[in-house]
Parts: sequence; structure tokens; C-alpha cells
Amino acid sequence: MAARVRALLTFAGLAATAVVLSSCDVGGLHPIFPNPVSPNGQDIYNTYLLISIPAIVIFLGVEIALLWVVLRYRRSKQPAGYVPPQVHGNTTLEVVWTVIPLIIVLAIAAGSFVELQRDFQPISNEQMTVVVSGYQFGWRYDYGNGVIVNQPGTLVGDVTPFVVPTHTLVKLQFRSSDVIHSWWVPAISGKTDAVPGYDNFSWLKIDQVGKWRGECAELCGAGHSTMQIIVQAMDQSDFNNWMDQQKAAAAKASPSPSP
Ligand SMILES: [Cu+2]
Repeated sequence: MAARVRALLTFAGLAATAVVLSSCDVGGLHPIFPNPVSPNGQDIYNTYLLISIPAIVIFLGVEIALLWVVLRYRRSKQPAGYVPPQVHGNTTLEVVWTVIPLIIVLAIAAGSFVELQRDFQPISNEQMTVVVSGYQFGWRYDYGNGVIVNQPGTLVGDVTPFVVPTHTLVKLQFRSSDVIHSWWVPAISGKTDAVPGYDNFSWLKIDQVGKWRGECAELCGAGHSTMQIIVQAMDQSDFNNWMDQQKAAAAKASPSPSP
């Protein structure tokens, strides 16, 4: 009886932990999955559900069947010397339980591959390109018009945002000036490595105003944990005003730019 109560308490504790984890925000990063705001984030979210839901169903099916067999056919309930039906060598059964998982695994591989191809190819119909450079420790966003936003690593809340206009397909070109970093804003896209000497690509298109948080997802040195990311989407007119301010600040910083 005591063992049963202990098992029940353990289960209740695990369930409570799962509920707490699923409802709390860890510094803005959702522990399970955030609401996607860019089509590629939505596609990754769909892929995640497409894999997770069947996996949970299969897991529960296997565990319930296992418990049922263990309890229903336990030795103490069988007559002395009982030998269960022997299915070893049943070719049909063995082919079936090999082919079905193979089909499931191949479907997951094919679906994930198609999704990755879609999100991490250099697109050609972009309306704007930003070169994102990782460095020890922070991010630099080059808009290609003389405006560069520096997002230095910090452990406190005041992260300089990377600002994009809403309803705009933005091509992201990733670089690094030292070691490998990985740009990851879960609500927007998958992790994209910023590699020295090699350009990776992704993109975003956000249709709502707001801010989304991310961080460097590749252990890159002592300041790795400071490499927070904030992406801020603004209406086109607000974005134009913001861009004018950045241009004015850039001109002030270097009054006679070289041609
Ligand atoms: Cu990093």
C-alpha cells in the first residue's frame, strides 16, 4: 500500500512539474514552444507537432500494452509450469514490425528535410537583406545602407533590438568574425549557424508588431550566455523613422564617410 501511495505521489509530482514547465516563461524563452510569428517558424512548429503527436500516441500505446501484459499475465496468475504462446520465428509479424517503423522514420526524415530546405536556402524574392554577424560576444546587423546595429552581449534586460519592418520578406545572411555562433529566435526560425568564412542563409517575415527573444545556441566561449537576441518588428512608417534616426546617428559618428 505504501509503495502504491509513493508511486502515486511521484506521478503527481512529475505531472505538476510538467504543468509548471509548460506554463512558465524562462526569460522570455518558452520551454516547450512559442507561438510562431514568421511562416518558417510556423512550418517548424507544424513539423514539431507532426512528429510529436504520433510519437506520444505510440509511446502511450506501447506503455499501456506493456503494463497490461505485465499485470494481466503475471506469473502468479498462471498455472504452474505455464509456457506462453511462442511467436519467435513468425516472419509475417517480424516483417510488419520492421516495415511500419521504417516507414514512420523515413516519413519523418523526408518531411524534416523538405522543411529544412525551405527555411535555410538563400531566397531570391527578398524585399530586404540583412547581414547578421556573430562575434565574441554579440551580434551585428548590417542593413547594407551604412546602418549597422550592434547588439552587444549582456546579461541584463536592455538588449538592443534588431529592428525589421512588418509584412516584409527579409533575407538573413549569417557570418561570424571568430568562432561558430548560432542565431536562434524560436518564434521566428530554426537555429542558423554563423560560421567564419562561410555564409548561411535564412529569412523572416513578420506580420505583427512586437518583440521576440532569442539567444546564441552554439557554445562559443565565456560570454556565450550574454548573447541575447531581441527582434523587434515595426510598422513600415515607424521603421522608416527608426531607420532615419539610425542614418543620422551613423552620419554623426563618421561625418565624412569615404566613398
Ligand atoms: Cu555565440
